[in-house]
Amino acid sequence: MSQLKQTSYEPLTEPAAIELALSLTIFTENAELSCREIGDGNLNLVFHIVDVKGGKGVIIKQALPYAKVVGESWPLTVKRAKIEADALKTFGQLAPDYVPKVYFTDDVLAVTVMEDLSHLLIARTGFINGETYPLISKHLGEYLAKTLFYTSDYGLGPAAKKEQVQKFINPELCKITEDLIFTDPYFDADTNEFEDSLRTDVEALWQDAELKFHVNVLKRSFLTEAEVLLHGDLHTGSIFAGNSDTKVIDPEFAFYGPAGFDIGQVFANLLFEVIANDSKRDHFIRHIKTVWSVFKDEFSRLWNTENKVLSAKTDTFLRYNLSKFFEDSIGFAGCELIRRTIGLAHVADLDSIEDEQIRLAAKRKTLELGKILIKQRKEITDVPSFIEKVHGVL
Ligand code: SR1
Ligand code: MG
Repeated sequence: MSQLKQTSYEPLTEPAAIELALSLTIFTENAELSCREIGDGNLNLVFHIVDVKGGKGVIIKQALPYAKVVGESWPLTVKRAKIEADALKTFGQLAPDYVPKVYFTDDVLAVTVMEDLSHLLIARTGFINGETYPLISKHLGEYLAKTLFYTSDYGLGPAAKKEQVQKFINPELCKITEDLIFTDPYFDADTNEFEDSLRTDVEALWQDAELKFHVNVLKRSFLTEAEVLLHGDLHTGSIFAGNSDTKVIDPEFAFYGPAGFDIGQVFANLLFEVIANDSKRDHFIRHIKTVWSVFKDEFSRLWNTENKVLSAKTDTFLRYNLSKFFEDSIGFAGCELIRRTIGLAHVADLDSIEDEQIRLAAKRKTLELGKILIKQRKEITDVPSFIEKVHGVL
């Protein structure tokens, strides 16, 4: 692979992306490349480059110096591209089956050139189109167990873990999460977006002191508990899926935080389908159960076989950790349900429901379930009690 490095940043155009791809030794000399900008996320440009004569393609992802979802009025440094590239490499070593291969990165141009996953679909889009992805929950359970165990004090050893904590300090992107998940949805912030018909429900939430207390407790956990290297934005738009493959992309929000945050985001984003989609409800509830049971079994196996802190390697302490992760994940899932309903970045699972009354009813359920999960997380100690709470709002 060519080691061409850029000296200054500029956003790529489609021809410039082709030129970059050609400068790397990924394609043969006589390749005829075509390129399309396909980024539909909130922050970045994404170019899909293929050789029209057949053969392989690549993805070039480039960070923009502002949040695309809002525009240039919300500046962001492109440093996040390095965090993302480093996180993809780390997670790729720990869970290679579930992470795209990285071919080239450039910190100045803020690009990552990676494996073409165009044979797969963004899981959220697939789910909305009726796909069920039978293996996605098993894969995500394994991905979570491996990435969260091997980056913890117990998987790495405390000294090596501290180096990783330092490497993945990510204040700018953490601030987005602190604001958009833990702060803005709980007062009349400009960033919030919701239908006028939901205003009474939203104002009730703003007045709910008990709820806001619990959200502050969860926010403190996010701010202070450097347990594991998190993906940090593990919703179903950050997952490519097919019937036999699952690939987790976009870890630009990666940082050391509480393990339950990633697990909770996975739970919440499956819950959007449970709530939005009556006919596939049982299937998505099974997915939630599988994520946790596979995570628990694999994390426990790694705890017992790979643990670097021998004094911690007891069944009681393992059970303590799993209970903590579960409780945290329930609370964080509640926060994700609420912020994706009334905050800045919504989810298509809810917003694409055409019938207004059905859409509003679904959103009232996500708000209600969110509140229950946040406030009652200490009583929700296992999957059956979690699922019982879900059924309670359906
Ligand atoms: C300004 S970024 C808005 C949201 O998009 C990202 O994917 C994260 O979920 C963030 O909260
Ligand atoms: Mg993203």
